[in-house]
Amino acid sequence: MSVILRMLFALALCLGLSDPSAAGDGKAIVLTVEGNIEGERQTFTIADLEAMGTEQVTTTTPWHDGAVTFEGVAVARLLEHVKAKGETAEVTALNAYFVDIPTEDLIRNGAVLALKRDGNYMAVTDKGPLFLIYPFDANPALRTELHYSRSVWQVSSIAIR
Ligand SMILES: Nc1nc2c(c(=O)[nH]1)N[C@H]1C(S)=C(S)[C@@H](COP(=O)(O)O)O[C@H]1N2
Ligand SMILES: [Mo]
Repeated sequence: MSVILRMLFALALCLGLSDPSAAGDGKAIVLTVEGNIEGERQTFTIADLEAMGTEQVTTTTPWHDGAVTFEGVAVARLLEHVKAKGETAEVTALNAYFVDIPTEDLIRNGAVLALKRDGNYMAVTDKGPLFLIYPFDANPALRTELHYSRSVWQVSSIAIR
């Protein structure tokens, strides 16, 4: 590899482009799920979440210019994985923002715990590493303050009650 290519590659890594290190070394725990689930408390790295299978959602949001494509784990899939038995998910962010969301709403409306936007892992300064989003463009009923308030960025933990 030429020196120039090496330098570009190193620069891309620094910028966190398509690199799990944007969320630490890929082995860092980015999510804790607790409460009424199997084992009471489970932790996840970005790699753990990706191993569950991801899907893509392309939509406009109040926070981005134009349509963006998110990739992440369907919350329905995550709830299944942890064997959640509860009606409410209390979703908490790194900035201590939290909101109670009925699990039924997350499942029915196809909420996704996004780990990439437009192909790149999201830095904390870019509302990452995890951003709970809904497919807003798919359903006008989602484009209200209620679902915007449920769109938690910098998600760090979820408590099932
Ligand atoms: N991490 C985090 N996510 C959050 C919030 C927050 O304070 N922190 N506010 C929520 C609320 S109440 C709404 S209405 C929208 C607000 O987005 P805005 O601050 O860009 O208007 O984001 C939601 N997601
Ligand atoms: Mo809000």
